Amino acid sequence: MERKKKMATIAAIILSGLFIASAMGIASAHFTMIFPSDSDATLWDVTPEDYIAELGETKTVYIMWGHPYEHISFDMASVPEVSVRKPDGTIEQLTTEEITVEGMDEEGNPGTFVAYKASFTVDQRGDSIVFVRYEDEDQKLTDYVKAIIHCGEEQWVGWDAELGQKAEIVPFTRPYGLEESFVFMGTALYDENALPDADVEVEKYHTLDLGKAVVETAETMFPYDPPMMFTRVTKTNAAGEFAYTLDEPGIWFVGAYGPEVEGLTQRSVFIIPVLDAFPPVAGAEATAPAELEGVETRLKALEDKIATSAQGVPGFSAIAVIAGLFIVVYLVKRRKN
Ligand SMILES: [Cu+2]
Repeated sequence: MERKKKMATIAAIILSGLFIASAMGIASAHFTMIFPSDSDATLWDVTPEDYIAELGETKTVYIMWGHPYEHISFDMASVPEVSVRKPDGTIEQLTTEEITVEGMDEEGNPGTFVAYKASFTVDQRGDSIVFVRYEDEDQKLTDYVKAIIHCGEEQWVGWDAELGQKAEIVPFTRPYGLEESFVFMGTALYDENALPDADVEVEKYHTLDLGKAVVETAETMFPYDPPMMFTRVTKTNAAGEFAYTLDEPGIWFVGAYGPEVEGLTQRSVFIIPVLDAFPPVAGAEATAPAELEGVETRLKALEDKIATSAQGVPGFSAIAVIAGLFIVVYLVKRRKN
């Protein structure tokens, strides 16, 4: 009896421990985020258009640390180095300013977090590459991040430049003018050489409300492993190349994990703004009927498919006949009884 009680207590402790672990363990990957914005107030409402600039415009970029998918923030533990490569190849180191941003912590509580911002003038048409180096002892990571600020009609110059970062992603796919469901391809480099067989994590940013909702849905639908839906994983091939389909509009983070140096994993990150499908469906009101129409068409196609496959499978009618015979035999037997 005494022993049973003891076992029950141990089981209760283990169970509560598991419960706490699962409540706190819902976590995806940390990313260094580069969000261009007009003001602190609008910085979380970042859209693909924020990565577009007009000539002469002053762009302010916010450098933040957190889980973009769940909209979870962490303090930045060190000062990030922020630079910009202009379309003509000149590199300018930017002055960073420490700020605090409103956000949500790991436990879901609102709070303020240490972040940084930096500004530069877009004085050339073409693509300016904002690049950041950030070290986080806690997460044992050094991030080398790139985001493109594009300026000017058909001035598609600079987006594929190799900067010579310690860890770097060089894109094959021009990282603007992309729509949802486009494939992003690139090469992951380390020390300017191909990084083979490396994990590449892919994650989309959500605003606070959307993040909460989508996390809740994932926890309900995939209770055995919700983060498998937050952080998608692919790998680089022998030449350091990788590809991934960015299936939703929004801001995407792609990070390739390189080797560890003095206890810190060297990771390259590329940020990709993805637009809504183009051309758009005519008017928001048209969305629902159009979607329904789509479902109807798919249903019809499915029905047709089932009908043809039923005819196409030679054994199918035989099985139907046998099943029918069984039912007849069953009914006859039942009647006899
Ligand atoms: Cu994380």
